[in-house]
Amino acid sequence: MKRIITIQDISCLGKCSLTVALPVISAMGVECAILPTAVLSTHTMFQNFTCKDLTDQIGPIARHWKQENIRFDAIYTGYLASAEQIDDVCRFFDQFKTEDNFIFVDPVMADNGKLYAAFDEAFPREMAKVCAKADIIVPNLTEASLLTGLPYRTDYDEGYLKELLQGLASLGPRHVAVTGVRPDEGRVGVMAYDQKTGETFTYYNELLPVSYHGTGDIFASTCVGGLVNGLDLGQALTLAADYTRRTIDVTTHTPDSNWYGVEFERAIPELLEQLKRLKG
Ligand code: PXL
Repeated sequence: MKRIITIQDISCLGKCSLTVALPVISAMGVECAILPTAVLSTHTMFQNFTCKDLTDQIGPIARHWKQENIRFDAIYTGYLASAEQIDDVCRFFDQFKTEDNFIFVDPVMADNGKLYAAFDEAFPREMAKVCAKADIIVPNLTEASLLTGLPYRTDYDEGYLKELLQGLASLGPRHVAVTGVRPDEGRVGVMAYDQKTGETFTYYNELLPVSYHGTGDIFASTCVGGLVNGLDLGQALTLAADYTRRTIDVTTHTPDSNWYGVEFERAIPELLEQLKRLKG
């Protein structure tokens, strides 16, 4: 069985990070090993959340796995808890990157033009170091602007998006994919660029007039799960965009849904059907 290691936090309640990555990746038929960056009572959209930083565990866990000769088909990072653990995560990449696997970074730190509560303005520079070592990064528009130093815009044209993609590519990764792109008023999706071939890829769905927390984690987990299943990047991005949209749609049709996350569990059967179709 293929194996992904995902490095991100445990938000004990909140339907994001590891409580999304584990079920989605497992459902896609891939073993999901975890390296928790912190334990929080909830995600940081709640008031008064608790947080225990686990930076001091990264090195010892990595050392043990090295002794056990553990290998991974993909290394996938999400929410990192502090600037202090950036070097440890980069060292983990150096220890576990091989010729046969890839590094997939979701530079989780901001949305809607604003950094998340736990991060200060110096953090994006640290996250750029993690992105520099990646093969694929999947920032949203806010994260892309913070990583490149370009202004955050809600009103933009294709020229701005291309500048963002070029700026991200200059950090280092071969593949960059910006999420939450709205090419017009009615659609939302992803725009990707491969700096080796110079090709761009876009995929858009109808925009739903709501937004939920944790959908970026669903997108990233699905995308990396698709890649490890053998899909090409365009297929994996399509699968991830369609599943993310479906989880939002299902949630808006559930009368007792929670404000803090989507009902992704209900849409897992459709995800697996589409995965099967794409795998052929
Ligand atoms: O969904 C991204 C995410 C992950 N983990 C924690 C968060 C957030 C976004 O706010 O707070 C702890």
